[in-house]
Amino acid sequence: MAVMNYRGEEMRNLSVDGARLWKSLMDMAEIGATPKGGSRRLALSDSDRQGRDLFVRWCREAGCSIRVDRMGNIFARRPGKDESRPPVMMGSHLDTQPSGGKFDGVYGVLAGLEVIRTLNDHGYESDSPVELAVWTNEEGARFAPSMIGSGVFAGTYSIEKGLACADVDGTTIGEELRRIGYAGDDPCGGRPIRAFFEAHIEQGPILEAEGKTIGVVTGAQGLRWYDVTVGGMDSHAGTTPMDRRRDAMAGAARMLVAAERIGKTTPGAVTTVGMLRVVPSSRNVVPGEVFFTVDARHPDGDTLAAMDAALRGSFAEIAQQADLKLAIETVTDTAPVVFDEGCVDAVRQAAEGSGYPCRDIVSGAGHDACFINEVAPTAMIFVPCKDGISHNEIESAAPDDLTAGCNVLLRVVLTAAEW
Ligand code: HGY
Ligand code: MN
Ligand code: MN
Repeated sequence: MAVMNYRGEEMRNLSVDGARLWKSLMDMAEIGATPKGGSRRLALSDSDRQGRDLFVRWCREAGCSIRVDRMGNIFARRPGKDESRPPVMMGSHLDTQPSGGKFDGVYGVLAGLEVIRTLNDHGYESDSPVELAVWTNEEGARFAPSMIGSGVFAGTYSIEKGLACADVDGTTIGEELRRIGYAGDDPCGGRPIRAFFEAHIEQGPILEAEGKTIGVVTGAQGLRWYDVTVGGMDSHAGTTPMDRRRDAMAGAARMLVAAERIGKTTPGAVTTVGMLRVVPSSRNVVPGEVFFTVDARHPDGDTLAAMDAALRGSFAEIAQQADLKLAIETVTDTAPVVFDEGCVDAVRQAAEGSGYPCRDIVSGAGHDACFINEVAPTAMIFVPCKDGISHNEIESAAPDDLTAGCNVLLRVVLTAAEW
């Protein structure tokens, strides 16, 4: 079906302004810029607030109205001919890892802004309203679990749980939302969304290695996050014989090796220990307590469950042999996701119709789209990133690829807005 603007131009033959998109990305990257060229905008920090404020200003300049819900999720709305229709939504996140890159999350947000700016340039009024979302705390680097803003919106987590999430200093999401001025009044979720599309860098090596410009994301692998505490006994490093120690560090070290072994010996799996804290952390005290995290992922739910059993069994055996206490808390447990066939097909047709080399792909990373998929027909659009590197200051993507992904986003939004 042709999608014509007031000048009779077929909207889907138009292109976004790639230079304007790139400039927005670089302007946003100046907020929380790190020495090696990355970004540090931890969720609800002052730099996250600055990024949010810049986003809100740009959206208002583009004629959008702004709403903020109780989880601090921001929604910029471009009106449609029929305001009673559920909106077609785009979006992603502005928060970053502590030493993150300039494109993870930000690309999906600013590609959505570029789509809105392009619709404005061509005076195109869609039947359905179009909304652009910024989801709170996608990364989970400061507050766990990750994707908490979209998770509450989708009803996976309660608003009480969401607002009570605390960082290592005990500061909660609720307190920080109030401090930075993003404690909105709108209920979080519970309203119809016609379709949700998230553009994102792949954060892996496949598209680049195969020379593909667009990843048609059919789903995402499952993931589980664990908080593990190993309890031993503080004792003197010089006077405590080796056979009389309850060394929490030595026990935790064997558990870390076991976690890596499970990742390496389970085809298609990944396991990561990303955080480690030692108490009392003194060079001449045998550690009495060690805290560490495990991130375990697999595309198949049953295999992920088997990995869970293997991790728990290995850790328990190590603790028992070394006379150590063990506590394992599951912080996140999200099953593998399959996106909406109609939305995935719209992405594939938009990519093929635009002449971009594309392939189906399952996301190795978690995304807000994984939760929004619970409450709205959802799909994602991937573009390559250099050497597949992400969650690293050197994260990089080619302007032409970013423009191509944004053109696909424009075309699927135009299609869905007429559904
Ligand atoms: O952890 C993830 O997969 C995402 O980058 N938050
Ligand atoms: Mn992301
Ligand atoms: Mn990320």
